[in-house]
Amino acid sequence: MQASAVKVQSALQDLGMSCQVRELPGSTRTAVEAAESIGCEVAQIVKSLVFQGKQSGEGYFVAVSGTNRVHEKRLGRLIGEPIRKADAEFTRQVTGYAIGGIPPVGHARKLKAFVDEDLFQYEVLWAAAGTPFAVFSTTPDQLKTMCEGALVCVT
Ligand code: 5CA
Repeated sequence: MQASAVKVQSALQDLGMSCQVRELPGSTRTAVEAAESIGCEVAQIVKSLVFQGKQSGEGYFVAVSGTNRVHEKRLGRLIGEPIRKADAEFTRQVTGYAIGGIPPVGHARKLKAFVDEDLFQYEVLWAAAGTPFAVFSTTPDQLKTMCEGALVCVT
């Protein structure tokens, strides 16, 4: 298993989560590709997105259902400052992972986190595990716990 995927597996273990990281033969780089490789609905894929506060420069982690688009203005109002999508460099700095494999756990820096309430429609979710070929399955409650996220409507 690639080093980044091993790091995610360790982070899950440290939290006492039984989730198993799996490397797939097919790409899991995007939500659509991941759903195809796994054989699940795109909405069950957890997109791990990083936003940045326009005032504070703070990073915010948002776990979003694969079919949802974040309404940045509305989420900014919930957070308390306007936000923008973080660039690839900032995202790598604060999470410790490259875009396409950002996991919802084991970040380099502790980020204030939010979880898309639409993910709670599903019993099983799939999230990236550090690389564009690694994923793990989880539940909405586990996801919320592992990233210490607040439930929000992101749309
Ligand atoms: N491995 C899959 C899910 S299992 C995955 O990581 N999907 S994702 O949607 O969470 O990651 C891709 C996301 O990264 C895109 O939705 C997009 O929001 C973001 N992204 C892609 N390219 C860039 C970029 N250049 N700068 C900032 N964000 C980007």
